[in-house]
Amino acid sequence: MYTRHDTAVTTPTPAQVLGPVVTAIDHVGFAVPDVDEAIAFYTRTFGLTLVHEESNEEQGVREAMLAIGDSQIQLLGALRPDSAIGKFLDKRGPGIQQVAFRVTDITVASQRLRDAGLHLLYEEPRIGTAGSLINFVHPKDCGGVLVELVEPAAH
Ligand code: V0V
Repeated sequence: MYTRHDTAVTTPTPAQVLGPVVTAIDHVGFAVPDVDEAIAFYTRTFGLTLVHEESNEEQGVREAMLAIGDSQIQLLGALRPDSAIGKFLDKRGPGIQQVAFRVTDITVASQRLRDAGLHLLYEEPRIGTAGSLINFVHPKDCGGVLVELVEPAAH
């Protein structure tokens, strides 16, 4: 027979479920006015290696990933002025636009965060860098930080 105490112990909190699901800082995203200039700066100045480039029409971004150990910085340029990056650059200027948490399962992570009362920007995950699945927590719910969830594509 379960007592109240037993129930409290066996029902996991959102943190207990999310702990093993969130595994790393996948990347930190920098909004930049010129992606090529930014690539040149970070490769020459910090010796970072460019590992991936693509444009994501849906997100309105051109992006470049530069490796730092197991993590990356993501240089984000605007394809359109009315895109998220275009508006960010216009309102705030260049700088850190997002921090991306790598997750093992974006559906589990998103649902747990919704259950905890946080606003996820998308109903369903969308396609991100290199075929990953992504979603975002609104910055108003994360102390002013735009937190991205990334489930990397299976290789
Ligand atoms: C806006 N705010 C931010 C912010 N953007 N706070 C922190 N970090 C940011 N990046 C604040 C802003 O100062 C306002 O605060 C409030 O949120 C509403 O801002 P807004 O200018 O009206 O902006 P919105 O509502 O038009 O858009 C904000 C959101 C938008 C976050 C909803 O940027 C968005 O949909 N982002 C998700 C998509 C994205 O970022 N895509 C580009 C990366 P006050 O003034 O009200 O206090 S694509 C990507 O990362 C990929 C492909 C990948 O990694 O794979």
